[in-house]
Amino acid sequence: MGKVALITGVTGQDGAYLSEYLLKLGYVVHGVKRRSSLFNTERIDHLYEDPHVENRNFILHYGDMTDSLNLTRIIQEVQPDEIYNLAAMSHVKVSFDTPEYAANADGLGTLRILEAVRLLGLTEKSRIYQASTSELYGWVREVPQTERTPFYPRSPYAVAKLYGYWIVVNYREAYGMHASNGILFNHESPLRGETFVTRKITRSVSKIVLGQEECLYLGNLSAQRDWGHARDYVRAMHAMLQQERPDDYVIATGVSASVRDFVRMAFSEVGITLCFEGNGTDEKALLQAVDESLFAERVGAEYLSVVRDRVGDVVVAVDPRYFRPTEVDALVGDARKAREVLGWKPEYDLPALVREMVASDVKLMKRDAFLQAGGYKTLKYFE
Ligand code: NAP
Ligand code: F7E
Repeated sequence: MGKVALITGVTGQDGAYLSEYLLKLGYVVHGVKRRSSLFNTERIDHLYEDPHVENRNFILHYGDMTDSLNLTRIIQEVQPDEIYNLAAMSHVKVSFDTPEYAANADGLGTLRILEAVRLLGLTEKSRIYQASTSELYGWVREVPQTERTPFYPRSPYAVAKLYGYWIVVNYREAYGMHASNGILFNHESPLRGETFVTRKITRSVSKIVLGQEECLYLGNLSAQRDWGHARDYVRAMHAMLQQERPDDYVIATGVSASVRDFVRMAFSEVGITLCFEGNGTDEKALLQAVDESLFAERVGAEYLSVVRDRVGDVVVAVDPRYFRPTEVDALVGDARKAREVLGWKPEYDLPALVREMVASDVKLMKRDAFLQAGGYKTLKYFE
């Protein structure tokens, strides 16, 4: 019998990659998904198994991080060997609009999982992974950030996650639970939510080059992040729960780049060079030049006229509505401990990540345009 894992946040970016990874390792994977008025399982539809299939390996349960009774019942039913607590209101900017909800789902939600395991007498059986975050470092106290760097959270999201982090440490020390924090730095992928900055950029680049959008509006272009690939990071989550002793680990690439750098790289993936001008809210990027053979290869020669017409135009501008009341200016992690103890190292670097995201979004946006033009009958062409 394979091990049984329970993943909260199974419909999210990391939930999808982790499910795939654990299924390949022979796990039976149970996921908690919340009810929504529209389907919210797009990222895991390829893993879905009909409830009528016998001996399913991938099973979904309705649930919510704000509902203790529900979480306790699911854990009782599933009797998991490993719990990956990935569910969260994970958008930093939105957490300023919904601070109480963020505290409830991200902070108290973590407590609910720990307490359910304890009350059900599963402390020996169920190992717990908590999705902690580099946002804990906020206004950074040292560079690069390690497991020993003090925290200084700068958003309701990060403050809620701070509670999550410490309640995991406390339950580990108080009750001997195998509970570990992964302090993960930003990780992205083609499955990243559309309102996080990297995906917002790769989607817009794709739409601009296909003639579907004029300009990409962003907030703080100077913010710096240590961006890795989610596919690499879920391997680290699993590795933490295979250790004899629970512990906390930084997971990061060790390389930081600005939002402006990411924008430049994403456009250059399709052969476009930008020229940045101005400062602060007046900063803009103009489309300076097109490498037509690269563009034809990556996007398609039939769209060359779209970008030829845009040379000299503003394609990126700043919109202060995307600024945060308190910002995290720069993050870069030191994952030495994960490398030494878990044997973890990332396979993707930033250029490879950007390449995969842009290629995926160009394909998606072309497909959307094709469908809107009534091309559904020959959809297979895109699959
Ligand atoms: P994500 O794509 O936003 O996914 C979040 C998941 O949580 C979704 O499945 C979402 O459901 C679910 N969820 C939200 N509120 C819930 C609630 N009240 N009850 C039940 N489920 C709820 O996030 P991600 O990028 O995969 O990140 C996974 C976890 O790692 C999160 O806890 C995040 O805060 C943390 N983290 C992320 C990063 C990163 O760079 N990605 C870095 C460090 C830590 P719906 O699909 O229905 O919305
Ligand atoms: O912002 C700046 C923004 O929203 C990155 C979550 O997964 O990683 C994520 O949080 C930076 C910030 O991610 C826009 O101000 C500029 O400095 O992609 P983001 P995040 O806030 O770093 C951490 C590790 C988590 O734990 C979180 O769950 O980009 N930025 N212009 C922008 N950001 C957004 N979203 N949109 C803009 O237009």
